[in-house]
Amino acid sequence: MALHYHSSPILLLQLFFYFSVSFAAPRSNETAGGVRIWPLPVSVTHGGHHRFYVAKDFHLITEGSNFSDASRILEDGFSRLLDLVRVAHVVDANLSRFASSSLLHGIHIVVSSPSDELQYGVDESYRLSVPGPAPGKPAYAYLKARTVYGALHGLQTFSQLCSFNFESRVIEVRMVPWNIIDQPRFSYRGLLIDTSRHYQPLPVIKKVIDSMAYAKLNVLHWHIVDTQSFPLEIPSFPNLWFGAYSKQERYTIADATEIVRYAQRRGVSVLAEVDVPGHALSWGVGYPALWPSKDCQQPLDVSNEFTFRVINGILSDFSKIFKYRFVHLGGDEVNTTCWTVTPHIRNWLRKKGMKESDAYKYFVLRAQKIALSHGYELVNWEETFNDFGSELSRKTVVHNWLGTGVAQKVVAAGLRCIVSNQDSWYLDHIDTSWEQFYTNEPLQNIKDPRQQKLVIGGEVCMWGEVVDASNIEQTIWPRAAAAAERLWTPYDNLAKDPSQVFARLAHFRCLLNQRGIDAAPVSGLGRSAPWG
Ligand code: CP6
Repeated sequence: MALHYHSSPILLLQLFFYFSVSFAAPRSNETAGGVRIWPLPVSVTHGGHHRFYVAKDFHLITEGSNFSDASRILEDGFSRLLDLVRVAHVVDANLSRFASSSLLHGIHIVVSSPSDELQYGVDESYRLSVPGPAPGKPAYAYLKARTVYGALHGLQTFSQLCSFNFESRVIEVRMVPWNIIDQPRFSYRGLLIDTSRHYQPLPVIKKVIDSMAYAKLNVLHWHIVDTQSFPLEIPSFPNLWFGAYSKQERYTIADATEIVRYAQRRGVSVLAEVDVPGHALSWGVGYPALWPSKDCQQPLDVSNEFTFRVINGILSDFSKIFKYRFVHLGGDEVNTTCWTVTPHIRNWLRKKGMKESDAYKYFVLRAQKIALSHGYELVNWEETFNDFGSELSRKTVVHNWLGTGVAQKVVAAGLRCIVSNQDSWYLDHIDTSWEQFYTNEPLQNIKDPRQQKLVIGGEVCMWGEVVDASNIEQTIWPRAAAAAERLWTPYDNLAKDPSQVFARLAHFRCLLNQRGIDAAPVSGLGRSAPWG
């Protein structure tokens, strides 16, 4: 019976116990039903033929928790769980025809940490069990977590254990008892959205956050501004959002605050980015002094003190909204031609005795110091490491994108790394298959455990040139889910051959569709029926 992914003495005991009390079912495999949880937990055991029906008054118990839930984050998470499990069909059965002992009456959640602070490295572990049938006392699922964020992951997993039974017309949990032990492999599991190339309305961003939570992704990397537009309000420099596409296509400070709040309540942190000095042309619409000249408009003018006052203003305003430990300072794809052809900058370079490459380094390091002064640790795109890695602040996380093998060099230099190699994890590359997303291994060729720890995770990137509100969901999903499992599930539990997880991924994708997320088919080839 029990599907067993991970060996520990406790689990072996549990395994023994279940063999002794329930039917022996054939060992489940991925294609024949069985465990259909995405992403796969650290360890899962389950029973054979016993099932529970989800009671009409299925309710939440939090007795024994140190967590007071003053902000109702857990209660709201539970109420979303009910919406999710009831979303697919009309539940019309009269449950009174079932014995009370066949009903699952609720879920008992025990959270030991009183804090609801969401921060990098927060404990996301949980244990979830659904008991076997025990006549005489009402059955409850049991979910135990250190933090409310672990509990939210446990609720997501529980939602995937529930399914609609077409005979009895109720929601059921099959194959009880369940025992699940789970925690993420990496602390940073990101998705980039880009609101500069296309404006994304607030409800679209919220739906992206909802869908991230379904796949246990936990960082929304918000590439807010770039060359094409500057949609965010910055109180310190109120002309900056003159660079928006239109007056309607903007975010107020209240909007940004709402996005952070909405994400936090779903266990998702927001990593805000200002990509300097290269991807910042739109800043000059409101403040033309930021351009080298009217006809050579980027990178930002490195010779002008005003440039750094603006960056300081932006990061000062950010620090009131974006409470994640890190801010992303970009630093990629800097073409310094405008600095060398613009007379006042050329003179400034000569006076300082700098080459263009020195000025690029000067700019990035000065932006880092400003961010550090506002209490942030830093993320920069990998060119900064490739060009002057040894001079970056030790509080830098290097964000890989150009190719594989970079993480290896970054961690060998003792810096932290986020993996987003464009050949595997760029969602805007619509030709990259879900199998390529699945098989991209962040720790490839990194053997030293201390160096492995420096890879804090990975991120899939949904650059905005090719997506707006009309197609962002189906471009993100289902491929982002393939990466989400790579980032969540222990290496040894991952399928070496992605074809083994096809059916389970296809099931997760259908679940996204049922929940109103426009995930595309897992492959473009259509489905083969089981009898075909
Ligand atoms: N915008 C910014 C982009 C990209 C990067 N930075 C990008 C580059 C190449 C590809 C896709 C996206 N659009 N600011 C690189 C990190 Cl193929």
